[in-house]
Amino acid sequence: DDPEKLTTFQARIDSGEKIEPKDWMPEGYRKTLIRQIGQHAHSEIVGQLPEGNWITRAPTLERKAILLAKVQDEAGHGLYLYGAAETLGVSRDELTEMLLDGRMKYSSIFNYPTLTWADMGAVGLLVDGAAIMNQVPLQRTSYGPYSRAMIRICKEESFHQRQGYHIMMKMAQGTTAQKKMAQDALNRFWYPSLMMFGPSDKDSVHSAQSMAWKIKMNTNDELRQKFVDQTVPQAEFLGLTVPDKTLRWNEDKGGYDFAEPDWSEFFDVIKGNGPCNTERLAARNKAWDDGAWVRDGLMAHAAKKRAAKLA
Ligand code: FAQ
Repeated sequence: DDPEKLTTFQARIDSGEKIEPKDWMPEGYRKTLIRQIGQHAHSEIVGQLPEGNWITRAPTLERKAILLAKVQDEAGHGLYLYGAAETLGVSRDELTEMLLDGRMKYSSIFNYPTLTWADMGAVGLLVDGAAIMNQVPLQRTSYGPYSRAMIRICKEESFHQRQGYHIMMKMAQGTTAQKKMAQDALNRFWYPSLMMFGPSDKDSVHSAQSMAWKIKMNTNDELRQKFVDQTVPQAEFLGLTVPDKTLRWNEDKGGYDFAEPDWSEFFDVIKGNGPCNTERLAARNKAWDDGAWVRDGLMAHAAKKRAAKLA
């Protein structure tokens, strides 16, 4: 890249200007955005599966309607994000193919199973809670289309977190068996949720450059700390216990000291060896293959229309 162009570009970032699709940008900036926005989009799409698992088994019609709406929102979030990625010169089909053959990642969290109805509460409370903590600062990210997608997504995401909290509250105030289910769901989702923020700062290969470009606004550890500080009082209010015996309020830092997740498990999950990796990718591949006739039909129809116009 031309050093003069690089300096001007960095000055625009430093002054808080947004970078738009037709502006000059370093190749690394473009590639990093495609990786992060693409991974984010894939997470929304794969993230429909663990909750989709409970739509037919929701305990009431009202809960079913709410869950259905939430999963539908996630499809929408995926589409806004694919749209933002497409402005960087990559097509949605290319991104999808990279997800399906394992060249691109999606969030580690969606490789864990949802075993009971209380998991819908834990996903809302913890997974959406972590997602918002990460996404709110991304509304100020330097790339215009990503920033605008984040603004719309955050509005819906805060409703998602609250619906999770409400499920957890009902379960925690229910029968002994229901309270036990809520506690069990919190126990299973706690550490995987902490992993959503990515590896600890010393192992985060992309953070320094991504923060200099304001693609990321905070480090992984900063956001993880904020998430713990926000979530522990919520769990306490519900009468539930965070599964961390080392958890202590630290007056000096004004935040909790907490146990790190098992990072070897995290790296194993992102390599493809989590409890549900195979199942999740198989489900997405099946959906893509089953939809081939629709895509082919639409393309054939469009070609016919074009030919008729030319004739
Ligand atoms: N899972 O150098 P860093 C949602 C990879 S929310 C898998 O720290 P970076 C809403 C990383 O790609 C979830 N892989 O990376 C919802 C890199 O590998 P690479 C989606 C991970 O990018 C809720 C390597 O580790 N949200 O879907 C993870 O600077 C409920 C080194 O890591 C976003 O994607 C992980 N957790 O920071 C939907 C937010 N963490 O590519 C349904 C946007 C790291 O070199 C239901 N993304 N890796 O092979 C980000 O903010 C960042 O990309 C981070 C990672 C913070 C996730």
